[in-house]
Amino acid sequence: MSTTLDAIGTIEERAMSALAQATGTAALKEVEAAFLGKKGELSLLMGELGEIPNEARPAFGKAVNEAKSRVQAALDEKFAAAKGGERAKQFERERIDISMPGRRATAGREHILQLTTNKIKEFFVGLGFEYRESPELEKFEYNFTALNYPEDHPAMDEQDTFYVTDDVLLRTQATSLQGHVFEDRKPPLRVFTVSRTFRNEAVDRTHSHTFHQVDAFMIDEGISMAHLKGTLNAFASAMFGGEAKVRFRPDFFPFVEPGVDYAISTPKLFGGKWVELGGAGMIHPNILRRYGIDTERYTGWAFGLGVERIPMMATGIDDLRNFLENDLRFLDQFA
Ligand code: FA5
Repeated sequence: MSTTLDAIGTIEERAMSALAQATGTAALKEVEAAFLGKKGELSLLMGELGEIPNEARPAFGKAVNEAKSRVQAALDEKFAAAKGGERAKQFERERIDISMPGRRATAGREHILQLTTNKIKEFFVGLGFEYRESPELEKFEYNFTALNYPEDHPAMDEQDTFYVTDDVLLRTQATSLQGHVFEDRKPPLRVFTVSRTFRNEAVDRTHSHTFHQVDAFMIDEGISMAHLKGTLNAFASAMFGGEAKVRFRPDFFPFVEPGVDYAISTPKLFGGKWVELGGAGMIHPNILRRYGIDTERYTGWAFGLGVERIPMMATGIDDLRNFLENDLRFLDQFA
C-alpha cells in the first residue's frame, strides 16, 4: 500500500516540476493534459483502484484526489500569472501611440473640368448672362429641327449620336438649349450653358463619345459680329490670360448665317500659333422667325466650343482622354 502511495507522491512531484519548468499558457496546458486530463497520469491512477485491497481503497482515492487538487491549484496559479504576462505583452504590442501624427484623410476636390466650368460661369455671369440647362436626353426636334437643319441634311451626319427612339437622342451639341429658351423667353436675351454632349465617334486624342460644350447666345437690337468678336476676345483672355486673340474663318452650321469657326492665339501658347476652339456666327433668321422674334428689330450671335479644349490649350496636354478617364495621378496635378 505504502508503495502505491509513494507512486502517487512521485507522480505529483513530477507534475510539480513540469509545472515549474513550463513557461507560457500553451506549455501549462500540456502539463495539465499530461497529469490531470482524462488520460493524464494522476487521473489514470484511479483506474488502478480495482487492484487495491478493499480496506485501503478510501485512503488511496483520497490521496489521489488530494494530489490532483494540489497540482490543479498550483497550475491555476501559474496559469493566471502566465496569462497576465501574455496579456501585458499583447497590450504593449498593440499599444497606440497617441502622440503620433495622424494620417490625413484625403479630401475630394473639384475636377479640372469642373474648375474650368466654374471659370466659364464666372466669365459669363460677369457679363450679365443667365445660366440655363436643358436635357441630356433630348428630342430630335431641339437638337436638329429647331436649329434649322433641313430634313436629311448632311450636316446631321457630322453629329451622329445614340438614339433611344427615332425621336429621342443623346444631345450632340449644347446649342440644343436654344429652342427651350426661345419657347419661354423673348429678347433681349443673354444666355449661356455648359453641357455634357455625346456623339457616336471613334475615340482618339481629340475626340470622345462624351464631352462637354459651352454654348452662349445674345439677342438684342443692333447686335453684330463685332459684339461676337469682342465677347470671344474677352472670353479668350479670361481663359488663357492676357493678350489672347480670336480669329474667325468662314464655316457652315445650319443655325448661323454667316457662320465661322474660331481659333485663338496667345503669345504664351504654342508660340502664338492659331488653335481652333469652336464654332460661332449670327443666329439664322429662320430660327428667330420660327419663334416669332422680329428679325427686322432683333439680331443675335451664338457660339459653342468644347470645354476640354480649354485646359488642353492652357496646359499643352494634347490628349483629351486624360481629362475624362479620372486617373487621380493625372487629376491631382490640377489641385
Ligand atoms: C458645334 O457643336 C456647334 N454647336 C457650335 C456652334 C454653336 C456653332 C453656336 C455656331 C454657333 P462642332 O461640331 O464644331 O460645332 O463642335 C464644337 C466644338 O466641340 C469643337 O470645336 C470641339 O472643340 C468640340 N467637339 C466636337 N466634337 C467633339 C468630340 N467628339 N470630342 C471632344 N470635343 C468635341
